[in-house]
Amino acid sequence: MSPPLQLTLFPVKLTVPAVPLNSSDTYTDTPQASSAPILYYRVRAFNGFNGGTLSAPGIVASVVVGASTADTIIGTSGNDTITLKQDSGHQFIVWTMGSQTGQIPISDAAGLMIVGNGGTDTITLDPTNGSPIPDRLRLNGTFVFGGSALSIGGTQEVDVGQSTLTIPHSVLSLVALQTYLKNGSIMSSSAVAAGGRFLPADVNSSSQAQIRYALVGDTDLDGTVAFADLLKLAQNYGASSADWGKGDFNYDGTVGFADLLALAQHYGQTTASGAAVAASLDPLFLKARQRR
Ligand SMILES: [Ca+2]
Ligand SMILES: [Ca+2]
Repeated sequence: MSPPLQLTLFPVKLTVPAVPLNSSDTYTDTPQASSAPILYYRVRAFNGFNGGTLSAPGIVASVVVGASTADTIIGTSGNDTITLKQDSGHQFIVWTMGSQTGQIPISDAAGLMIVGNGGTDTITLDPTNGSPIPDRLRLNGTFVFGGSALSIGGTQEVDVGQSTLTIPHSVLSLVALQTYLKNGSIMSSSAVAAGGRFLPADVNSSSQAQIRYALVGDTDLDGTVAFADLLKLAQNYGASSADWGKGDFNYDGTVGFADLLALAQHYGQTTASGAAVAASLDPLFLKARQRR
């Protein structure tokens, strides 16, 4: 009989009776209460475990609590570093965060969810064995992408939700980022749920772009679509290599009539009220811009 095996059910601890776990076993927990968090826990054997085939602490199994099949990484309140890498057999995305590690099938339908839980977390992309992201990567927090250049394939989707995501140009150029935003490879399920009022904004600077959850038309990200935003768009009308901050809301890199129309449709809205206020733009302004 093995000694009791202490398992860390991330983020809670639980001691379970000795069970004959080995590297290929799984242990399915029954939720103790209906309010039990529905998470997909990773289980780690600690030093008290000296039976079976494991000689060192490591992941021994996955425990599913509740019905969800989603795999969730929850960071600390500080700044975490999470590394994503494909396994050499090309079946899983292996993640590490500090001393914790786990893996998820690349094609897992629910995808890998990373909850930052405070701080600014770095997600390091390790392309050693191929694309380091699963088919669905879902983010909730404040993140920075690190590591090598990222290429998002046709079967892959990065759902940024309402996250703030900083992407150095060395990981994605502005043009590549805009392409992914345009074709939905990088999207926000929160924005989709909000019915078009919000979009992931691409805010570019000299070395990086930042994705922010923004009201359509809100160039300065102050939570309202107001005259300052219209002015910014007007000042950049016709510009190329433009980002959200200059008034490009459809990710085509130029500030054009479609962008002006989008701003007009959301003019007067705020993140708080959500009330659609009739656009008060001067029709002559719209016409003048259209002729340019
Ligand atoms: Ca604004
Ligand atoms: Ca545009």
